[in-house]
Amino acid sequence: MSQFFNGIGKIPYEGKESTNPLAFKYYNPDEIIAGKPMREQLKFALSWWHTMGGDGTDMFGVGTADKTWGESTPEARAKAKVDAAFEIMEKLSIDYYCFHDRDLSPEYGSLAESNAKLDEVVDYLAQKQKETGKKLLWGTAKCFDHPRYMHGASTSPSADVFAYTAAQIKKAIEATVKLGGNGYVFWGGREGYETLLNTDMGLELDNMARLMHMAVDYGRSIGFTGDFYIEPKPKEPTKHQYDFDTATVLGFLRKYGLDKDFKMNIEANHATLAQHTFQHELNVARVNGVFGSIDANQGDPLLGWDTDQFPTNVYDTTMCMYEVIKAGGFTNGGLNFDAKARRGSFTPEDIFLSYIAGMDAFALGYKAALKLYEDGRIEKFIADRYASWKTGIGADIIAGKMDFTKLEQYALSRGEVTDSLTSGRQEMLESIVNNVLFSL
Ligand code: XUL
Ligand code: CO
Repeated sequence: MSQFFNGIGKIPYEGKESTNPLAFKYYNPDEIIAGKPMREQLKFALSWWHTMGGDGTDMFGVGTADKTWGESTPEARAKAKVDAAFEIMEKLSIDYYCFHDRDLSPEYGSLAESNAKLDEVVDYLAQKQKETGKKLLWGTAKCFDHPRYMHGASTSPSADVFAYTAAQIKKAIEATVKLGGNGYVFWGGREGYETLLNTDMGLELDNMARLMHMAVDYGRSIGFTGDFYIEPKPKEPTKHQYDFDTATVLGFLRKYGLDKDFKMNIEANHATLAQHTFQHELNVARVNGVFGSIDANQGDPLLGWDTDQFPTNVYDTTMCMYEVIKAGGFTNGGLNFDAKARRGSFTPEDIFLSYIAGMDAFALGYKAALKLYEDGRIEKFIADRYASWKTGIGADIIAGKMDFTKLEQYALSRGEVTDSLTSGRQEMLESIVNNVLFSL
C-alpha cells in the first residue's frame, strides 16, 4: 500500500507538558476512563467529505489544498481516498468514519453506473475495515449537490426527483448496512424553501415524512438495526431549512410517527446558527430521549454561516460531554468531526494538526465534564432547586392528585409565595465550572 503521509508517523500521546505539535496532549486512546478506553468513550470519526474531498474551495476562490491523492481518474481517486483515509485514521487512532455516498464515489453517467462504481468502493472499504478493525459510524446520501436537487430532494415539487431521491437513499442505506454502520443520517440538504410564494409547505413536509417512512421500512427489511438520525440545521443552503432545530424536528417526528426510529445528530455549528448553544440542543435531545450522535465542530459567533471549524473551545466541549455523560454515553453514535481546516491551513500536516486540536479539545472536555459531574455541586444544586417537587404539594401535583380547584384552595390558604423562592446562583455555578476546568 502506498503511503500518503510519509513524513508523519503514528501520533503519540505525550501528555500535557509536551510541546510536540504532532503529539496528543490529552487524548490517550487506551487510557481507561470511567471504565472504558478513551477511544471507546469518545468514538471519534473522520468525515470523508471534509478530510478526503474538501480542498478549500469557497465562493471567492478555488481550492488551496491538493485532495487529488495523486490520481487523475475518478475511480483511482476514490480508491486512493480510501487508502489515505485509513492511513489518517490509523495514525490518529480514530476508529470510525462517516460518508456521503458521493464522497466515496462520484456520480457517473447514469444511476446504474454510479451504483456499480459505488459498489466497488464499498467492497474495498469492507476489505480495509476487515484488515484494520476500523468501523463505519454512519452513512448518508448527498441529495443536494446535483442540479436535479435544486428545489429539494424529497421535498422537490417534482415527483420524479422524489423517486430519484428514494433510489439514491436506498443504495446509500445498502452501503451503510454492508459496512456495518449503526447509523444513517438525514441532513436537510435543500429540504426547505427560499420563498413561500412558490412553496406548498404542507405537501413538502408530508413528502419528507413519506420518504423517511420508506427509508425505515427498507432499512429494517435488509437488517439495519441501528439508528436513523436527523441532523437539525436552521438555514443554509436554503433560507429556511425544515429541520430547523431539535425541538422543531421532534414535532415533525412525532406528528408523522417517526419518533421510534429516529434520533438526533447534533452539530455544534448548526446549534449556533439556530441561536442556541450546543448544550441546549444536546439537552433538548437528551430530555426527550432522542440523543443519538454528534457532529463535532464549532462556528464563529460573529459569522452567520456554517464555518465548520475544528472544535477548540474547551468550555463548549466540556458542556457537550457533560450532556453526553448525563445521556449515559454514546451507544450507536459518536463524535464525527464535521470540520475542516481553514482554507489557509492547506498542507497535509494541517490535516493532522487540526484533528489533534479537535481530539485534544474533546479529551480535555470529557475529563473536565467527568470531574464536574463527579464533583456533584452542580447536580446537587439542581436537585435542591427543585426540592419542592419531592414532597407536599409538588409531589401531589406530580402524582396527579391535584386540579385547578384544589390548587386554588391551596394557594388561597398558603398566601404569598416569596418565602419559598431561592437564588438561582448563576454566577456561583459558573465559577464552579471554572474552578473544576482550571484545576485539572
Ligand atoms: C451540512 C452538514 C452535513 C451533514 C451530513 O451542514 O453538516 O455535512 O453532516 O450530510
Ligand atoms: Co454535519
